[in-house]
Amino acid sequence: MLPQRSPRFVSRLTRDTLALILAGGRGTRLHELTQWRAKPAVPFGGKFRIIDFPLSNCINSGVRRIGVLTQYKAHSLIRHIRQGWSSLSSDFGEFIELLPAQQRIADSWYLGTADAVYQSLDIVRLHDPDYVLILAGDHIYKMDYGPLLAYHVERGADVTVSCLEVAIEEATAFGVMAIDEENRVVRFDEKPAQPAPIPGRADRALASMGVYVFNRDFLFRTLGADARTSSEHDFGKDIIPQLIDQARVVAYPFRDLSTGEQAYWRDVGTIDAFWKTNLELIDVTPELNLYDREWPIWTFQEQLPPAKFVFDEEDRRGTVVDSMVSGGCIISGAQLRRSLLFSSVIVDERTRVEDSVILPEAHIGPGCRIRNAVIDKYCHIEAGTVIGEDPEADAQRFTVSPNGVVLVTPEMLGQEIHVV
Ligand code: ADQ
Ligand code: ADP
Repeated sequence: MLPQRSPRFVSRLTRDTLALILAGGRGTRLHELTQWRAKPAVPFGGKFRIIDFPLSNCINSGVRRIGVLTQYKAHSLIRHIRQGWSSLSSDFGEFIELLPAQQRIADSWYLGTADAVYQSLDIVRLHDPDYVLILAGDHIYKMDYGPLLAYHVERGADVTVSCLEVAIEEATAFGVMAIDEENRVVRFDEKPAQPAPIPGRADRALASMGVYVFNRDFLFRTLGADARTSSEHDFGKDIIPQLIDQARVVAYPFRDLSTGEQAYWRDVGTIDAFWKTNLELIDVTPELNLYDREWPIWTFQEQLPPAKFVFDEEDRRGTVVDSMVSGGCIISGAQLRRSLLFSSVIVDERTRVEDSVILPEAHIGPGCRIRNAVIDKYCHIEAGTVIGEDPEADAQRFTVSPNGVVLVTPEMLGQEIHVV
C-alpha cells in the first residue's frame, strides 16, 4: 500500500533525501562572464548568485543535507557557500558539504555529470539517504522538491526526471523526452537536432530540467564500480537514455502548485538570457517575485550602507526610474532607467544608464551613456564612454550578443582584475 500523501509523509521524504547540486559546469555561452567563475557562481538579481536558487529551494523544501559538486573555476563559488551557507547546523543533522573534483580515478577530473556523482558515491554511502536528488546548479526557479519526491515514491519509480514544456525551437538545448499515458519516459534524446514535439502540439517539446531523483540503491547499481565503463559520463547523454529500457524512469511535470500552470524556470546560459532575465525582475509584477516571504531566496550579503541618490542642483539631474538598486550604491547626479544595479556600484554625474545590468563594485564615471549592457564586477568605465549605441564600435572592444547586448569585463577595459 502506498503511504498517504500528507505533509508529514512529505517531510519524512525530504528528510531522507540527500541533494547533490551539480555546480561544476563552465557555461561557455556566457562568454567572459564565466572566464573566472563557474556559471552557478554568476551574480544574479542584484544580491544573489545563481546557485542560491537551488540551494534556497532545498532549504525551503526541507532537504537540508546538501552536497555541492564543484569543478571548474570554483574559487568564488566555494567562498560564497562558505560565507553564506555554512550556518546549516550539523548538530541537527543538517549540512552543506563542498565536494570538489577529487581525482579519485587516475588522471581524470569530473568528466561529466554522472561521473561527478560517481566520484561522490562514498559521500552518499556515508550519509545513507533513501533518495538522492540530483540538481543542476545553474537555473533560476522556485521549486518545492517535496511534491517531486512524493510523486517519485507514489509512482514506484527508480528514477524520476523533472520536466517542463519549452518552445520547439529552443528544445535543441535540452534533453527532450517522450512519455506514455502514465508519464513513463519512453524516449530521451539529449540535445537533438530535430526535437520531437509533444503529440498534437507541433510547437512544444517536453524538456528535462536536469533534475533527477534516484532511489539510493538504484543509484549505486547504476553508477557503482561494477557498472562503470569509460565511455559514459553524463546523465543526459548516456545514463538516462540507457535506463529507460531497463528501469522505471518516470517524468514529473513541474507546474505551479497553486495554479497548475507551467512554472517559472529560466536557464540564464547566454548573455541575452542573462540580461533579459535580470531586467524582467524590474517589471511591475515580475514572474519571479524576490519579495515573496513564503519562499525566500537566501544568500550571503555583505553588510553595506543604504543606496544613496544625489540630485545635482546645478545640472538639475539625478533621476532613477523603473530600476532596482542594491545596498552600497551611490548614484550621483545620474539618470537611471530600466536598470539593475548590484551592490556597491557607483554612477557619476551626467551619466545615463538604460536597460543595463551592472554587477557589484562597478564604477561608471561622469558623462557616460550606457545602454543594453552587462557590466561585469569591478569594471571602471572611464568618463565620457558610450556603450550600446554603435554595435560595430562596441564589437571592437567588447562582446556583443546576437540580440545586441554588450558585455563589458575588466579585461576588455585593460584592467587586470580577476573577477570572482
Ligand atoms: P546541460 O545543462 O547542457 O544539460 P551540463 O552542461 O552537463 O548539461 O550541466 C548540467 C549541470 O551540471 C550544470 O549545473 C553544470 O554546472 C553541472 N556540471 C556539468 N559538469 C559537471 C561536473 N563535471 N561536475 C560538477 N558539475 C557539473 C542538462 C541535461 C539536459 C537538460 C538540461 C536542462 O543534460 O538533458 O535538458 O540540463 O538545463
Ligand atoms: P556498455 O554496454 O556501454 O559497456 P553497460 O550497460 O555495461 O554499458 O554499463 C553502462 C553503465 O555504466 C551505465 O548505465 C552507468 O550506470 C555506468 N557508467 C558508465 N559511465 C559512467 C560514468 N562515467 N560515471 C558513472 N557511471 C557510469
